[in-house]
Amino acid sequence: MTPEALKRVAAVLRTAHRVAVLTGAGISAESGLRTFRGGTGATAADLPADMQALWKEFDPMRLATPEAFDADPAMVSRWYDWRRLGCLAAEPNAGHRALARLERELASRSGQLTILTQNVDRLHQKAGSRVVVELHGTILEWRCTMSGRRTTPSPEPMPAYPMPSPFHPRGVLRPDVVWFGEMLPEAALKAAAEAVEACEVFMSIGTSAVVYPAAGYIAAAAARGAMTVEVNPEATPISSAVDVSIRAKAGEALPRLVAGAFDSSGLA
Ligand code: BV8
Repeated sequence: MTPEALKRVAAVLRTAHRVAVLTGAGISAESGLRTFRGGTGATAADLPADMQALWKEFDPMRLATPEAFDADPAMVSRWYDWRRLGCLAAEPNAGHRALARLERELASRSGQLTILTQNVDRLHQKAGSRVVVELHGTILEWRCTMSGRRTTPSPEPMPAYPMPSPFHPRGVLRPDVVWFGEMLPEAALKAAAEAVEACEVFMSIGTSAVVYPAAGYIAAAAARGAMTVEVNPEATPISSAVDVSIRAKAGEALPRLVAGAFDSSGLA
């Protein structure tokens, strides 16, 4: 994380009108939530004993599918309910809070920050961000497999897996997330396209940039002439293509970027 890279991005943020940010599991790692591929965040040892085997034995990529749910709704519901309770217990970290401040600073200058998140934990909203597009839905709401009606389960373990639906005698509840092979919500796709079209700066934060269509947004923004920035402690397939690659944790880089842009003292 070189001072020059931070200064360069801070200078652009200071005068930007429209900023778009794509976030992934990495921005929630410092809140103790596991990532999909990096294994950072909570370790398997944090899992309840009967879940440890599940996490070790199953690849989240295989569990986050309609096929896995259809094959074993009890096991997949149990895994998602365990993640849901983890998300409810998690607190936003300095990275989430820095983006919430960036939204306020831009809005005070009649600009706009749009967060396009792949995360389902709602930690951006818990940190105070208001313009958040949930590309992959949310784990905090579940919906009936028969009627599609949504409900927000209470903040304790579900009494049964799968949980019978309160809306339909033959329905059960599934998490209101987008699984692999499922279409993203129409409204989310539309909002994402608008943000990519309008932004002067596009930042990819805490994502391995391998899941589509989300991973394609940064190239689309670059093709329009937006400045592209990545914040990730590890290299990803887009690291060599972005204008500025900040090899750091979100919780370290983002507060410094936002302070550098808007504090009179400049970069800390
Ligand atoms: C779809 C929700 C139509 C559930 C998830 C081309 C176009 C369109 C689709 C496809 C395509 N090619 C392939 C496809 C199909 C598929 C896809 O992209 N597959 C990939 C694997 C190749 N896409 C789909 O199915 C999408 N649907 O397009 O419908 C269609 C369908 C089929 C075929 C064609 C078209 C739906 C995708 C959504 C799937 N649902 N999750 C749940 O949460 O359980 S995806 C899942 O992966 C999570 O949402 C997660 O967010 C997402 C991406 O992972 P990341 O967030 O990036 O997390 P990861 O662990 O990978 O990386 C973390 C990063 O953070 C690391 O780089 C690490 O270094 C970094 N990090 C760690 N600590 C920190 C940090 N960074 C900063 N600070 C730190 N402290």
